[in-house]
Amino acid sequence: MKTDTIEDILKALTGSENFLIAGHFQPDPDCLCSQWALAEFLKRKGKKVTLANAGPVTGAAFEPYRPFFYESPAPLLAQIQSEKPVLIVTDCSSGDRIGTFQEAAKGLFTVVIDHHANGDENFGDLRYIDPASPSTTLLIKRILCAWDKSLLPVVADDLFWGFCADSGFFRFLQGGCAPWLRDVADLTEAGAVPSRTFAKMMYGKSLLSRRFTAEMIRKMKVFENGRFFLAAVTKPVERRYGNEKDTSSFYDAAMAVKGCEIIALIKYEKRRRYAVSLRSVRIDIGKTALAYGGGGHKLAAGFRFKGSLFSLKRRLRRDIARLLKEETLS
Ligand SMILES: [Mn+2]
Repeated sequence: MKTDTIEDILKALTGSENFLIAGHFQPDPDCLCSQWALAEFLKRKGKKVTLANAGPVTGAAFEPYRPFFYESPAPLLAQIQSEKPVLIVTDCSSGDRIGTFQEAAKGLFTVVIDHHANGDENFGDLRYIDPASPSTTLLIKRILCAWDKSLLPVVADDLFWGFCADSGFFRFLQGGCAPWLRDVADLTEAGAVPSRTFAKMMYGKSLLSRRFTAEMIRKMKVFENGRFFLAAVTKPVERRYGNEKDTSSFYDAAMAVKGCEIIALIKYEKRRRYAVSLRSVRIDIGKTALAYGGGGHKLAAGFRFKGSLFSLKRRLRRDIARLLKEETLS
């Protein structure tokens, strides 16, 4: 995989005065924290920064950040045309992942910073990609520290938050992660407080969001001798819970069940349109998501599906059964 160096990225950052920072649509904390921390840092260096994310920016913890993100390109078009900012794309590495901003940002010099493996190699003038990194925020941390070692506590705090979110508060980390944990140590030295971050991420949730987890656990179907769990957020469930669908709590609760290997969560989007999230304890489901035109990581990936819920479930059951069988034989 082709990747440019931190020095290349730094040259672009120090040599430009105006930036548009975009992340992927349906952003997660790693994406938003990458965008936010980078913006804070660049602003303190006297740069002009505009934040863009096609959204939706959800979650109570992100409420204070939301007003600072443009969720539609329309109000930015004139500015982009006249100022030609450098586009920085975080936590994704193909143009379609920035949604409605892709068209608006065409032609801008583009810097991509990401830790996903399955991006579009032709997207971006500079690409800093490292799939070994537990989060995009740790890549941002390395870039920023190469520029200026003294990170502000607020910047360190956000970079740490992104890491905690993508690493499931350390529990998804594999052996060999020591170099990244040294970066994490730097962040705590600069002011990040793990207990505070954990409280921000895990507490203060609504009762409705707990009931969502309970309902999904109760309704999920179990296949392949208890190795594959399949749950669906149907249209009525979507209506009832809306933004209170805490899917990560559902994955945690399901994954804790003895024997569970793979979880698929189907989410209703509109008529005959579904988003599917896959989670795995150890088997590579990134390839499965890729085969459906999606992407992600080895243990967490997703894709979109057009068609009936019935045929989606049937195909998924067939494909996951095959994957589990291959795993058993190998
Ligand atoms: Mn990420």
